[in-house]
Amino acid sequence: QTTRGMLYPRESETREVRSLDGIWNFVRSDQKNPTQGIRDQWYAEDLSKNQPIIPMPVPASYNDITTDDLRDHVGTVWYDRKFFVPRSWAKEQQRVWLRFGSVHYEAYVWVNGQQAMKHEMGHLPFEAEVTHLLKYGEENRITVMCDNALIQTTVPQGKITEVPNDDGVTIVQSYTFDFFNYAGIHRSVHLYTTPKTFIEEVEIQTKLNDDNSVGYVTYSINVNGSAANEADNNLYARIQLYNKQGVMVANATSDSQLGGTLKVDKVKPWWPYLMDPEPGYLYEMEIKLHAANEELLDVYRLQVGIRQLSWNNAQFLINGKQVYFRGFGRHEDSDIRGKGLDNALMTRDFNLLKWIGANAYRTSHYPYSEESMQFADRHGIMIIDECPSVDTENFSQELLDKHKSSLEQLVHRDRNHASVVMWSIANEPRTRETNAGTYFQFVANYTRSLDKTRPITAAIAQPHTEDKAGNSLDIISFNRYNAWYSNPGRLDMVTQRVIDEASGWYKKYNKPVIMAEYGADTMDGLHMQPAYVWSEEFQSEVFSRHFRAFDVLRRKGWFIGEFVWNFADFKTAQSYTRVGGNKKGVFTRARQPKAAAHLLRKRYFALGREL
Ligand code: GCB
Repeated sequence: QTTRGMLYPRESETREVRSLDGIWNFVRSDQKNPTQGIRDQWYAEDLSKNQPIIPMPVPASYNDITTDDLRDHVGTVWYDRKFFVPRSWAKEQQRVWLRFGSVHYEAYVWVNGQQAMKHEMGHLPFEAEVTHLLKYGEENRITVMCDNALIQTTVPQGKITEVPNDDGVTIVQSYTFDFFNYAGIHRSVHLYTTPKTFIEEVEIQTKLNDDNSVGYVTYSINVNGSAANEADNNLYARIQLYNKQGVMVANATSDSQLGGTLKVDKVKPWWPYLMDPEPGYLYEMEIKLHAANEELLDVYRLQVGIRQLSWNNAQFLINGKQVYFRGFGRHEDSDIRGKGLDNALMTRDFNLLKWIGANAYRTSHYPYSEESMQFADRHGIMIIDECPSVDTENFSQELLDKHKSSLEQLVHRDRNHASVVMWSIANEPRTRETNAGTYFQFVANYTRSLDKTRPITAAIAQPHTEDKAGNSLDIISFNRYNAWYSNPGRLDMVTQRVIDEASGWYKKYNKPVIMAEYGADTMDGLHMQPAYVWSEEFQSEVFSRHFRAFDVLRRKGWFIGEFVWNFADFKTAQSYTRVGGNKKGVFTRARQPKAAAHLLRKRYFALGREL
């Protein structure tokens, strides 16, 4: 089963978009009785009819909103709300869609008591047509059941166990990955309209000529709907490309398959931050779908960055120029709202990325919001786009199918973003396990079959000597915590070890190498001289020792990037190694700099100017 449709909801001459964000009603089911809501058909009437309601913001994780033990709830929770659909939407020639930016982990959705859709996997959008389920000019109800349980065949994996406690027994969710399993309706909920015959998919690929003076945008459009199904109806599309000043720079009429190529003379290519005075240059592509009789059926607009990627066994290039990545591993995480989309936070984060001179980040360890991908396009920030597979182990066919599905959904969602320059198919998979080799060969080849224009990586922490996945990758990323998990406190055991390990990976696979994670937990405000673990001095020293290694490695020609772990402090499951969460942030969870941020800023700007 493959994903269809799901273009980001945008208003146009032919489309309306309404937000269903706001305060919803919320109840949780009894942990020991997670299917009770389904059995008792809680979706058939208002949740408030039978039980006390908790007001719950959407979008947000539900975990940190209340003051009771909701944080650690395992299993299903329910949301509902009412909304009106305008009478004017009851048109013969129109469809209405309901779209979720993401719900973690599994979601069932009903509209007016009728099942509308079901989706498994957090961090990815899903939608369904609800035209026939709605009452026009009247009040409607939407109900969502969300299940946060992670087991051995979910992506990511987890374990559920029954454990005795002071009240008898309780259900415990455990997982090995190092971030809190926040859950709920994490991103915006939209209702939107399309015409009956509508633009369902747009796929673009861009290229440049040798001296970057001419750009090419190849597009293919999929249309769905009654007119599209009539064989003798020759639909066509008019495509116009506008620059930032609103001047049309290219236009074309599609071929009968609704595809074609736009040629853009004197093109302004998309460049990463600091590689051009105007990084992240975007054109607007306007697509007008027409019937054979010239009637205008649908209009959709897309932001397009024109750039070309290439790579070989030592380098990664954009528009023919070598790129050195200076970035971060990150999380979508903040106080109170957890993983909920927050425009203020997102905007602050991009301002900090530019302040510190970064040109890239990895969406560790799951797909980030579509809104943030659009921001990255516009700011010239390169994205290593990671699917939600973390600490992958116990390889099974069922897991493989879901893992492939996560990549299929991710590539489908993000393939048109100029900022996306690489796919990451896993974080710290157990690549020395038997079967890891074939498993990752399947995953990598499948990803390549979906997109040949971007290289594939995975962030690996197992020793290169035992790794079985690197053969299937285009670029090797490795994570290592010298002076932290390895030889804690030993600042004298960083530089040479980083050089040796990076060189080991290169020698084994003969592919470009990135250090995708390094760092040290740091309590902001803790100062100790000489440097001691957890102090701000220690984090700065750990960074400096890595910089020495990176400078040696960069001269070798195949070392192409450094990513600090982490951009900001973030919440994790409770453990004695975590003080209020993981504190390896260069910024605090409130997005203020620690001392090491200033050091990193000097380096990132120096690197950015040099190149
Ligand atoms: C890792 C993981 C990351 C953790 C980090 C740490 O290797 O990839 O998710 O947060 O180490 O700080 O332990």
